Amino acid sequence: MSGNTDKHIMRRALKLALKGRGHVSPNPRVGAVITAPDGTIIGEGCHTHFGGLHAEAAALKACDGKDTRGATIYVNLEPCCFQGKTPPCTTAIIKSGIRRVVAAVPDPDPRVNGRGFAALREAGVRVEVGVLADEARHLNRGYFSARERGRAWCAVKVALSLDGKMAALDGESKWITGPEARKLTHALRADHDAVMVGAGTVRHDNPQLTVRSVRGPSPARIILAPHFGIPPDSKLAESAAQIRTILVTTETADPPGADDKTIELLRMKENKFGMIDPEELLSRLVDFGIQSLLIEGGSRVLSSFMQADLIDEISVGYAPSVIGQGISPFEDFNPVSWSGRPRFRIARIKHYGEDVVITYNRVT
Ligand code: AOF
Ligand code: ZN
Repeated sequence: MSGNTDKHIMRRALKLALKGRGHVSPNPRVGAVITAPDGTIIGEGCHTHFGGLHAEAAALKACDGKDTRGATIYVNLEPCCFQGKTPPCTTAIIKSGIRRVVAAVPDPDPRVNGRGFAALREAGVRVEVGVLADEARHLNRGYFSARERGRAWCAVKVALSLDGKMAALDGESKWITGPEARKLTHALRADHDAVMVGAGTVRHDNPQLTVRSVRGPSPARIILAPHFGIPPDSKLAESAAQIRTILVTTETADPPGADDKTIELLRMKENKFGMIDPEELLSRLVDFGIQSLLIEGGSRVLSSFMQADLIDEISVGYAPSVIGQGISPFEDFNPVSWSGRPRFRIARIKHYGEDVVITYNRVT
């Protein structure tokens, strides 16, 4: 089968995998498509919820009695080869008579990590790896980050005026970008395990940090406000019983919200500047089942994550207005040197109404 067709079908597997968004974490988003020797699709499926059937098993089930001998399975992650909450997918694939496995990327889970491919090859199944690998890694960026780096993937979203300001000096920022770009914010939230803001944003904006203008699950909300906490009359506190809300504070602080039973506490050591260490926070979040984080502000939080060089991806919405004297997103950031200033590469540019949203990836 041609490379183009392989890509085309893998794209379908990736699309199916995305259905697990918000429901499968900390497990990966996985989709699978099975084609007959003549290329027609005879079954497809995805991992729909944590602990549920793996995508490969779901796709085999969807074949529903159709002949799978000689078939090909397309899957965006290496099939597993261990008995977990469900039986090994490699065994099911081999038993079904599938002759070819097209996978996007190896699975960094130490229980798999190449062993899935090896088991398939040993049984005489043809295995091809690497189709749409970049897209597949991006789809599961949280999963890979947690497994490979032991920390959550860190994305940032900011709305800026054309002169690069995220708020006026008095903190006013509603609204810089228009409704279409704000819709993207909601889509971004739904694509991450958690969104985070700092104390200033809670105070000025009283945000809800939920997903409203698109369909999708609301992520957990993290408040990095070690001393300011979550005021009981804030929208965050009022909805904490319905939406997972985590207050990051120090080992000794007693901020508002710390005794609220509906708010989870993540207590961390203060570093030598009396601050919470951003890198340690990203590692601790993995223990809380949070593998991807979207930071929405404000400038102190953004600057501290930039200073620690932890930002993997930034989505900037540029609005055609001028704020002049105001707050820049990274105004407390000091580059170590001019030549060492952090550099990003454009991943996507999109127009939303009057605004332009540019997504940048960290150049490593
Ligand atoms: C999934 N869904 O479609 C595939 C996975 O918690 P368990 O027992 O379901 O096992 C999770 C591991 O299974 C995961 O880390 C990955 O290595 C492998 N593949 N997981 O949740 C799937 N194909
Ligand atoms: Zn599996």
